[in-house]
Amino acid sequence: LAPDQWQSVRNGPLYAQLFQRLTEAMTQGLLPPGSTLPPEREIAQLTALSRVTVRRAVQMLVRDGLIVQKQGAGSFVAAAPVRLEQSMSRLTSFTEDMARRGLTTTTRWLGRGVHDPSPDEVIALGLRQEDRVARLARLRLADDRPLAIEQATLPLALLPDPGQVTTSLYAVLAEDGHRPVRALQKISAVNLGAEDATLLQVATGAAGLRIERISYLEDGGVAEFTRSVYRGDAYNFVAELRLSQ
Ligand code: 16G
Repeated sequence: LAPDQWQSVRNGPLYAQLFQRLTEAMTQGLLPPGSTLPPEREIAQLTALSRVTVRRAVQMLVRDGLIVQKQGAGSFVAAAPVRLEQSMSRLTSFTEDMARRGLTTTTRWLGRGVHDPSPDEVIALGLRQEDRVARLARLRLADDRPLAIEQATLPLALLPDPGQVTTSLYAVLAEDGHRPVRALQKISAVNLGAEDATLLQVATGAAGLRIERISYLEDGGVAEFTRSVYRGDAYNFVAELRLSQ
């Protein structure tokens, strides 16, 4: 915990930096699930920070369920939250996936509006340069646990009023007879930058999964181009494989 070993956290208030450093220690296995968190006074000595600062950082860990405090016994690193098993062979929406597990989806809007498409959106959606697009950027949470940051782009013809989407994009598309029926999805590994890590409540540099989905309508037209970053510690993606004949 010595300050000279704080590689990735140099910005923001000291308690937030300590919070990040402690979550990092957990993801790096320095503080494994079930282990005891050193007492506040010890952390204060190790880090040369005040007790008040240490207490605030510990309170943030408790709030996020990363630390469990037991009366008289101290503070413990919580067991790692269970990973969600996510099928790679069914075309479902985030809201449907969570409802199936009995979890409630909430959304923190990061942006929602009509824009000129970027060159990669023009290509992915097969647009003409003069076409406009609807863009939805959201932090997606299940039972208040942040799981993914998603930016969906759709041809404006499919979603003329992006403000219509309050919870589920696919539900709005289905109402208008535009439910996607097929999709191509690409997954790659990333280390989360500071901004994404903060939204997903993990340490900067933690593992994430970048997922790109292009989904198609029954008539073959493109429905959406969505770029997402998922928490790397929250998912197992599962696909059924068959021997090809
Ligand atoms: C999933 C899709 C995303 C789609 C969203 C719709 C992945 C990687 N992404 O999160 O492309 O836009 O569902 O969810 O699976 P909604 O209907 O709950 O808004």
